[in-house]
Amino acid sequence: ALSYHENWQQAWHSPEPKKQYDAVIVGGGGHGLVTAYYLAKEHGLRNIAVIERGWLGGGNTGRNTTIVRSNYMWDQSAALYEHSLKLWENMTRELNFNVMFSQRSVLNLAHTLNEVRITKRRINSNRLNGIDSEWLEPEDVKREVPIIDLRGGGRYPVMGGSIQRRAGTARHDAVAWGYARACSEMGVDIIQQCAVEGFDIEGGQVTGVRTSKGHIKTNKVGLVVAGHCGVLANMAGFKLPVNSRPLQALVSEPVKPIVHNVVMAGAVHAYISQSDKGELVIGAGTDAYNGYSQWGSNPVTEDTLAAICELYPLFKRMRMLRQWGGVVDTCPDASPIIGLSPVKGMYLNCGWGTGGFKATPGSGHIFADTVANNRPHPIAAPFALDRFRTGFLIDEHAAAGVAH
Ligand code: FAD
Ligand code: PYC
Repeated sequence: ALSYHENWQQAWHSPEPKKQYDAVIVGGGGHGLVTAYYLAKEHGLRNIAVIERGWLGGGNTGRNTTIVRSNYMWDQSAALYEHSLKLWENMTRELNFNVMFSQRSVLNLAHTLNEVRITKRRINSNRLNGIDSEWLEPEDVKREVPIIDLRGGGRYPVMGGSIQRRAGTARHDAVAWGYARACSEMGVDIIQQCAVEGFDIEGGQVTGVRTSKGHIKTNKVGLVVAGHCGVLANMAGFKLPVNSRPLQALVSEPVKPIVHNVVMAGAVHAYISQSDKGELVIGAGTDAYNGYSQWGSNPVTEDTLAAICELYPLFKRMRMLRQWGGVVDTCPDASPIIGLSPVKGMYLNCGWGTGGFKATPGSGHIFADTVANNRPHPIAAPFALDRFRTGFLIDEHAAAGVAH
């Protein structure tokens, strides 16, 4: 099938950087690419560049476990994640690129009475915001996931759970490739293997970006670098309230279809789905310390696999094929930062922590509007950096679903 593949058309152009752009997006992950896409498509900016120090999607976009859902607790988050979920539902058609969005449903298990209570409260909140969310009794969980041991090996009894049926998974690389191709077709320059090393700032206004491929003049910069946002903010002379930590995942050898939904268990730091290739995709919690390794520590892997084996005894003899990590940028309230920065012309899209993949299209859409108009989009406004000064935090730890 790959005969003559060397003659395939390139999906996007890889030009050398120009001397000047109307806007530069730093970070060629999903959020950066979608931002460029909407800047070009809806705001008419075509002289723009996405600058990526590695390869497109090589950061958290290509390292995550691809769970997409919108069942967050607070109104501000519901608006953000549901906006995104609606864009997911049309993404393949919009890009003419199959992102394999599969609305196979996401279950969040409750293992303690406290979790039962907060899960039911969140379901009510979701429904008030028009988000589909249902409570499942243990026997309903068993019907959805027949291989689960409701006793959880005695340690992790399943006391019920929530289900969002419109939620699911997508092919993460395809998201990066699809948006990159669409950006390139609109004239956006996508520059890989080019690290941003500093900024020119005059009178509080950004005027340029210093990169490993030379100097670029610009008055608008979007920082969309996930786990490295603290490093880039430092280059620009300000600090962010963000911890950067490794978050890891692993996949098993492929087996026949056996897990039909995504099943998350935040309390035991283990969640699972099955890829179209048949591999079990298993995710863990973050390391307990800050770091930049794209790996994750062994005790975390061990704890997660122990929980998986207790909840799904059938998997005790499965062999694991690959393990990796990504550097996630978590804010104290487990919500992102989207908006203006202390430097004029520099905009922030970061702090997505363990859960930004699901927000990729919505985040880029509202961030492009913010960058183009130099004021927060209404959905972005509550997620301003300023909330850490005013105290209007949006605490989504319970909905984050991943221990951190
Ligand atoms: P990235 O894809 O990381 O892109 C940022 C880019 O910036 C990188 O490519 C990086 O190379 C580049 N960069 C950094 N520094 C520089 C520099 N100096 N110059 C130029 N470029 C630079 N979220 C979910 O919603 N669902 C999940 O199931 C889920 N599972 C996860 C599992 C794991 C193991 C991990 C690690 C994360 C998971 N997440 C999940 C979180 C999600 O992956 C991220 O929040 C999201 O992908 C962030 O996208 P991004 O485009 O902002 O960042
Ligand atoms: O945000 O849904 C999520 C998630 C699941 C695994 C990692 N993040």
